[in-house]
Amino acid sequence: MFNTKIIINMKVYSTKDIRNIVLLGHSGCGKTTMAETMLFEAGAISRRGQVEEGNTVSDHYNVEKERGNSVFSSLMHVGWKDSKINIIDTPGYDDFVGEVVSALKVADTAVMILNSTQGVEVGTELVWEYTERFKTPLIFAVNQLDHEKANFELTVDQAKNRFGNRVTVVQYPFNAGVGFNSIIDVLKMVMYVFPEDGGKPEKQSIPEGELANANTLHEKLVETIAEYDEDLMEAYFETGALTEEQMTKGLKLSMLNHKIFPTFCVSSINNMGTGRIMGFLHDVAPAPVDRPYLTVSADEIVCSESGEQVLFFFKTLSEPHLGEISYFKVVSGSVSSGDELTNARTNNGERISQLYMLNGKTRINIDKLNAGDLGVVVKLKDTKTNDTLTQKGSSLVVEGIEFPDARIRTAIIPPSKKDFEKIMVGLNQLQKEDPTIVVEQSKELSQTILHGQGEMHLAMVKYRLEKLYNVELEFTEPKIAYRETITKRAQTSYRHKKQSGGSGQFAEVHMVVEPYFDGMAPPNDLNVRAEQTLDLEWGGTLKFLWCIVGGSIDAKYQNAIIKGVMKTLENGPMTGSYARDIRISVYDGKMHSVDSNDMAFMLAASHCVRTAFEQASPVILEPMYDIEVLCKDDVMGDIMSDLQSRNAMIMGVDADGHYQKIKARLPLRLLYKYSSRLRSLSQGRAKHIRTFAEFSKVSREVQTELVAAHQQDSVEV
Ligand SMILES: Nc1nc2c(ncn2[C@@H]2O[C@H](COP(=O)(O)OP(=O)(O)OP(=O)(O)O)[C@@H](O)[C@H]2O)c(=O)[nH]1
Ligand SMILES: [Mg+2]
Repeated sequence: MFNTKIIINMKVYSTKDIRNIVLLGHSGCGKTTMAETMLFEAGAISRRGQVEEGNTVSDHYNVEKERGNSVFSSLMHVGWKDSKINIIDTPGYDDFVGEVVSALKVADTAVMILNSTQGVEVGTELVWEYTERFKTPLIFAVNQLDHEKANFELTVDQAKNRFGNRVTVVQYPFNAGVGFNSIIDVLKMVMYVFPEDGGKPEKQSIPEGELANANTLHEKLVETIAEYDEDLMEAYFETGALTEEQMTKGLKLSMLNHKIFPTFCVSSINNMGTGRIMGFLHDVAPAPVDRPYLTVSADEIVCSESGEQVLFFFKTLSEPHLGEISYFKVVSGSVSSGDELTNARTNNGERISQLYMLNGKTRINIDKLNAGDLGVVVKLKDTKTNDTLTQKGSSLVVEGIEFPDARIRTAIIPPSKKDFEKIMVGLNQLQKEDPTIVVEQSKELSQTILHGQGEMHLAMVKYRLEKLYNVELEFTEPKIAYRETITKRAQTSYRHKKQSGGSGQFAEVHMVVEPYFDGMAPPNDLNVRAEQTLDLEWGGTLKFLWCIVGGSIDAKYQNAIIKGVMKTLENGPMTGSYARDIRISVYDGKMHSVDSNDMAFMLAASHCVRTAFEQASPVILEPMYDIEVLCKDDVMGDIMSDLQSRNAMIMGVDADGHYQKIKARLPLRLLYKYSSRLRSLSQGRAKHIRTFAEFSKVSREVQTELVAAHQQDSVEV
């Protein structure tokens, strides 16, 4: 049995020697493989595992081993020279983007891996947007250069096209493709030649034939570095060059401002190139001290060991037999086992029992962690993602992570009452661990709706619930929140009369119903005495006009009549959906001095609207969504025809870098499982986002089907 030997390093590092990096990139670009190689290269493991074999340090959960890709972000660390590099490997599928966003909160540099056989991929773009938003210093690592289809130039061209000239070549491969073993470094002006099984390269002079090219790239690099700093620019003009120290300073500064994305070469699988990246992270890349945190009141917390004790929690995860593991960054000060801290959200005390560093699933006891470092603690009482722990009385609260809104939804098939309770307990816990999950009890749809980032994300919720809480969860298509309205004017009356024993009930109401729109003129055949505009909770308007002449209905019944109208609007006559955008003018009626009361008028009004509604050419409205599909050229045709087969209205197709962006509008009804459909149509090379656009009339046929389905449901109930 293969066993990855973790070599334990329990050294406590000072803030200045800590680097935190996050590995980012499209699924399959090689993040987990690179993490493994970094661990091996730095001597943190004695053998390298492989993703396919399910024995990497990072992909240690069964679900990851089964699937062959990362699902959770994974925290690891290595000692490199005199520094400690904390490495967070993230999943590339955007279903798990929550893991990326939380990792970005604590990383000081992002390493964006590009697959040199694929170039810039959809997943690259999506996570790059986050680094741009958070201004996370970024380096590119062009990976898989050993592959026969590796194309470094095209990959860099695509990156420049998409991310601008900030993409700055520091290295290029001498012999990409099968047999790849040499990298030319235009910062150090040297060629690294690797032994067959990778590892430490031999430094050689740049071959004659490459010198001109290497010199041009070196010049370009130096110029770019000098460009962002006046002192450096001056030095560059004076001497025509920069010292190594000046280059380091300039690179760091421009990385911090997101002005330069230094670009490196790697073959992770062959263990070539990661050592140089770690060297760069050690020598040049921004450190925790360079990236102060903001508090909720916009004050800066500078990362310093001598500062106030501040721990920020960026992730929690439950593990069977272990309980909840809470991941934190020491934002300032330091933390030791046994410290008593206070949770700023609850104001309750939390004791840090035992501190750990992680290498995947291996926990390493450590007594103390200094500002800038990442660690975990188990069995906290009530501390969750985005919480700050400080010393009692401190007012520092770190600004939380803003997680992306949910993108897709599914309904849960109601289980037995006992299981439902178990499911809710489980979902609550999972939601606490993964804030990109949203659970909604929809009164309107009478369904429990689970919102998430993608179908894979929801499938993972199901998997975890079954494994951790031993409860089955079945999904079904969520109902659609239809709306009903009318399209023409109708005039009706209704008499409610009941004689039961002593006192009876009597009310008669006459009304005109019309489709309502903003700026509608008052009716010219009626005398409006009073009016009320109600913004309906479910969207749209009810305009109510009181046009009674000659006191046929007393004004005191006005509210009861509105209530009756609302009752019908809450339960539309065709499908039981909410009705909207209706103007109702009550212009006549009758009352009885003894038998009339609020209840009678409510019932009369409710029936009256229902009858009028049916005569006013009612229609069903459905939610329409605007979607934006980002895809590569070669899959656009299939995606377009699929959209057309769904009757989508194509609103435009624009080239976006080397991608196509298709904009279309279509009913939510036809979007169920669309992200899976898109994944299979494009082999994972397309993504979509959706936003609610408007309510729009359904076709006659759909309306007939929906009404029939509702009648069927009502009979079954
Ligand atoms: N030829 C070659 N294959 C590589 C290299 N790096 C990774 N791979 C392969 O690419 C596949 C995906 O690698 P992973 O490391 O799992 O990719 P990842 O980025 O972690 O993927 P996700 O976890 O899904 O985001 C695996 O089959 C690796 O063996 C490389 O440098 N060269
Ligand atoms: Mg991975």
